Amino acid sequence: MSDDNDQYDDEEDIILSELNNEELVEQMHDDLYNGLKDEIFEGTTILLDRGWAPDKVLAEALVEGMRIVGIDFRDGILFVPEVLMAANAMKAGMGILRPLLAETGAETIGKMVIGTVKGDIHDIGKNLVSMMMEGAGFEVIDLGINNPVENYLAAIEEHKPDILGMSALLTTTMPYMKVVIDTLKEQGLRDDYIVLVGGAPLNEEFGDAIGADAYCRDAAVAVETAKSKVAEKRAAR
Ligand code: B1M
Repeated sequence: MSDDNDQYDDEEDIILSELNNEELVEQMHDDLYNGLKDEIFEGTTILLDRGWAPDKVLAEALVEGMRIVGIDFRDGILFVPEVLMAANAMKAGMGILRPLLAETGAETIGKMVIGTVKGDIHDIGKNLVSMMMEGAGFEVIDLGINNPVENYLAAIEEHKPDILGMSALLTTTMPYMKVVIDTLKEQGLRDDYIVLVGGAPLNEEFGDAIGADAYCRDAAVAVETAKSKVAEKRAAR
């Protein structure tokens, strides 16, 4: 076997528990990028066992790793299947951290209610947005597909999110977003929420026309927009 292959074998046999913290965090960024769920589960457990606070593991190992994934997705280096795998790996780490974070009362970056609008059953893009938002540290309440305005109203009343997100993939269902926004206006609730919309047939002009706060071209843009809008809103308070 050549030296090159020996080196490759060595790389395959990385034992996470033998890495120091810095190496382990870097390895976890690579493992997230490669969608390695078991390794992320193990890495998260090791850092917690070494006394890292859950919010530190979240920020430095997971969120930072997903930030890199988000950039490469935005730049067309990674595609939907890879991002879904990364997001899935992220979920393995989040599954361990979520209850611990709830115990410590660590503040999330923000909260979002999201759903695909009435008449529309497309959910792949919405799920990707949800996962990327969770990866960025947001709490996400996902209402699923085919949501009438009543579902959105009930969810915002129950969860008091910062953001209401809507997804539509059909030219016939995208106008329903305006129905939801108009209902919020009628009920005097519009200014209480940041409304973000997305989906393949939409564009910025449409987002403006229906009175959304922003149109998000993809999941990475949704995360960046959500972060900046929530920060603006908190600063204004
Ligand atoms: Co449908 N479908 N489909 N479909 N489907 C489209 C959308 C279509 C463009 C295909 C075509 O004809 N070329 C077309 C719409 C045409 C139009 O309206 N002008 C179409 C049609 C016509 C239909 C049916 C009517 C077909 C029929 O039954 N005759 C039917 C409708 C059912 C219904 O909803 N009532 C239908 C059904 C289906 C399937 C069930 C088979 C399946 C959906 C499976 C599922 O979602 N679980 C399906 C699929 C897969 C597609 C295509 C091929 C792919 C959509 C997708 O998942 N893209 C699609 C063609 C296409 O878009 N190329 C098509 C990948 C996904 C990651 O991208 O959803 O754009 P996307 O999400 C992006 C961004 O848009 C953004 O971020 C995401 C990630 O980067 N984003 C948001 C999305 N939502 C956001 C929300 C946000 C922020 C950003 O909130 C803050």
